[in-house]
Formats: sequence, structure tokens, C-alpha cells
Amino acid sequence: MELKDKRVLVVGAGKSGLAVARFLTGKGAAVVLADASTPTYPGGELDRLVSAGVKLSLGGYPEVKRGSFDLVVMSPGIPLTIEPVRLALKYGIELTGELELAYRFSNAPLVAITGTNGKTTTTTLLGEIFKNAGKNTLVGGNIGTPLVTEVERYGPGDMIMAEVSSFQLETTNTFKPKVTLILNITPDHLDRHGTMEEYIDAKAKIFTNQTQGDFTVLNYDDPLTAALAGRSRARVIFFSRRAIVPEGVFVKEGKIIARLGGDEEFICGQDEIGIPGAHNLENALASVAAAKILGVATTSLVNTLKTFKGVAHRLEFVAEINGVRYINDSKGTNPDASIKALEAYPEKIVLIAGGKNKGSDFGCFVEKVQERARVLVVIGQSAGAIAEAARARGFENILNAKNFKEAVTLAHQAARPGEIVLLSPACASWDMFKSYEERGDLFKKVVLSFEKIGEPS
Ligand code: UMA
Repeated sequence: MELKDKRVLVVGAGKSGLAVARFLTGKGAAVVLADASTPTYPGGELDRLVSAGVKLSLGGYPEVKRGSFDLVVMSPGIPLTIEPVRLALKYGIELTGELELAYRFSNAPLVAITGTNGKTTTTTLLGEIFKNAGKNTLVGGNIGTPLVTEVERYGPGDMIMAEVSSFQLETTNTFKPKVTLILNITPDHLDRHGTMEEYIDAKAKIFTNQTQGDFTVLNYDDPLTAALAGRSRARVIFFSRRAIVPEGVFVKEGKIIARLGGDEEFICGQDEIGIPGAHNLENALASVAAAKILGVATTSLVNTLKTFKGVAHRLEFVAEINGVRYINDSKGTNPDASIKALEAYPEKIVLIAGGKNKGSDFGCFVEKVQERARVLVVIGQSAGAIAEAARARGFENILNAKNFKEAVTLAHQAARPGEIVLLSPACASWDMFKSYEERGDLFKKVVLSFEKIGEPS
């Protein structure tokens, strides 16, 4: 892809847009970086880009006219319904995203991981599996490090583990990973995608360009995911914790078995996996499939499965204070993720939930709340909707918090020894925070302040 002297409009001056602007400038393109608002970066990132020749259009997009740009690169969080996209399509200007751009400059075999839930854990686990197997491995994508920043440092003997979101997949067209994984598909981001069909179609773009020499790893137990098998031209490998699949990775009498290409191999016991919960067993099975497909030695693989303890903000243990365990699951940003978090613990739970609603239905979520929680603390834009759904099912022990710190304090005061205080909001953080990381970090900070003084501050 020739970028020298190309006139490129980069839309969105967040993590993705800044990385793309930097990359394109390095390739000699003439870049305009645009954003609907006026983001500020105390570290001077925008000033550095301007010094490197990038033109800024903040607080609004520039007008896209016929012939005004050669390429438009979208940030994943920006819907494709905005005016610059409409005009780019009208005038035949190429439209792409950071993931596609990074792919075109990549030389290492790529494993792409998507799914409504579990993608960050699985991407991190796979990164550890390949690193511990001696491979120079890039871990990036939706997980936080834009791939475009690093991709050129990795060659054919290395590996790339890419967490990819439906937003990123929407703007791909030649993206063709060696191995793709779809972990599960449940309703999420419907405010952006409109319907489940469109959300599924965006996810399925992960394997659109794969051919016979490639692999598509799918969750056999999840009907919407398993149904995609017929749409991939790659070799489909299933993973399942419930059924014995003809080809793939499954659990038989508590043992994880990989049955691939006619060979059957015992990997390890399911209770040897270091991360808790049924959903994490699925993440581990998917990882075993990808690792075995790409030739990782079983001893090394098992060693990582045993020692890997999970990622921050995903069922992350924070502290135990007066017999109450505090768990940070700020990455529970949709109802299904939070249902899985509620299922991961046998103890009674004081749950903190709420945030920006993405068009989700809270019906199944509040059923699980009723089953597993004793107290529900609601916060944010969707506090009313969650409380109403819970009351409609007869759950009355609901506390309303004015702000996030108050929510954590109320949960702390309500919890009894032997219980769990769980932050798993079932919603995005964007009504109160910049990111789920910021939300989880504040949760940890407030909890740790209780530990220090014994009482809420
Ligand atoms: N903006 C506009 N117009 C709009 C909306 C936003 O100009 O209509 C601007 C905002 O003012 C802001 C910028 O766009 O300055 C933000 O762009 P972005 O939302 O694409 O966010 P980035 O900071 O670039 O981060 C993105 C991903 N964010 C989203 O997809 C929402 C990050 O995933 C990813 O880590 C990063 O690129 C690097 O690849 C986060 C995420 O929440 C973790 N992902 C969603 C999820 O996991 O559910 C999909």
C-alpha cells in the first residue's frame, strides 16, 4: 500500500486515531486528524503530531469534497453513519480503519480473537502461551495497543495476537488472519449495529477472506457462534466444554482433549486451569485449539494454562476486608459478561451495576441478580432501568448511589462477612468515565482506602 504523498483524513483523535496519524506521517502521507470534540493530551501528543506535519480539525470534521482526500481512516468507536463517511462513499474515496491498515503492513502470522466476552482474557492468555513457547509475540488491537504502532517490528518467524472488535472489523476488507477465534456472540453494541444480524455480520467479517489453509475456531456450545461454521471457507475447529466434538478441543470426564487431524491428545485436567469460572474454561479451550493448530508444544502450553491468573478488571481480586472479598469486574460491560461474573462465585454477592446502556435488555441479567445477589447497588445512566427491571422480578434490596464512590461505600457497608462485593456493571463506563479501566482503577482505590482505615472514607 503506497502512502507517500497520499492525502488522508483520520477520523477520531483517540488512541486509534493518534496511532494512525503517527504511522501515516512516518510513511510520508499528508494527514488531517479530525475529531467531533476537542480532546486534550497533557503529554503533548497532539503538539508532536502537528510538529510532524499533521493538520488538526478539532471540534468538527472538515468538509469532504470530491477529490479532497485519497483515503479516510476511521476510529473504531465512531459510527459509519457520520457525514464524512457518507461523502467519502459518495465520491469514491477509500474508507478503512486502523486494523485493516495494520494488517496490510504485517508480516507475522496473525491470530485474531473476537467474541462478545472473553476476548481480552483469551488474547492475553494466547500471548503468554506463545511468549512462553519462545515466540516473539505482539499482543494488541482492541485490548489497548493499536496494532499499527508495532506491527512492522514483527517478521514471519514471530506471532501477532490481535483482539478485534466488531467496530474494527466493520472497516476491514482484505484482513485475512491465519487463525480466527469467535468465542461467543450475545447482544451487545446494538445502539451501534442496529440489529443482532448486523452485529453477527460484523463479527463474521473476521473470517471473510480466510481460505482453505487457514483456521476458524468456533464455540460449539454457543448456537449463534456455531451456526457461523458454514460461512467460513477455512478449516473449522470447534471447542466445547459440553460436547465431544468430532474435530476440536473438548472436555471428557474432567480432562481437556485436543482431537486434531486424526490425532487425540490429553492436554491437562480442567481443574488445572489457573483462571476461574466456566466462561474461562471456554477461553482456555479456545486458546488450546489455536496453540495446537500453530504447533505449540503441550508441556509449554500446559505450564502457561496452569500459571496464567487472568487480566486486570476481569474478575480481578482486589482485597479481603473483614471477611468480605472485593472483586473488580469493570470489564463486565454488557449483561452477558456480568451474568458470567455472577455465576463465577458460590458466595452471596453485593453487586454494583449500571453505567451507559448500549441498548441492552436487562431481563436475563436481573434474573441472575435475583439468584446470586443479596444487595444491588445501582449507578449511572442506566440505574433506573436496572432497578426497575429488578423490582419487576421481585428483587427489592436495591440501593441508589449518587456517584461511583458512594456506590462502593454503600456496597462496603451492606456486605456481611463471607460475602463478595462485585463491581460488574453490565454497562459501558462512558457516562461517568473515559474507560472501563478508569472505572476499575477507582473501584480498587476506594476499596483499598477501606483496607487502610477499616471504615469508608
Ligand atoms: N469521536 C468523534 N466522533 C464520534 C465519536 C467519537 O470524533 O462520533 C471521537 C472522540 O471525541 C474521541 C475519539 O473519537 O476523541 C475516540 O475514538 P474511539 O472511540 O475509537 O476510541 P479510541 O481511544 O481510539 O480507542 C479505540 C477503541 N475504542 C472503541 O472501540 C470504543 C479501544 O477499545 C481500543 O483499545 C483502541 O482504539 C486501540 O485499538 C476499547 C473499547 O471500549 C477498549 N472497545 C469496545 C469494547 O471492547 O466493547 C469495542
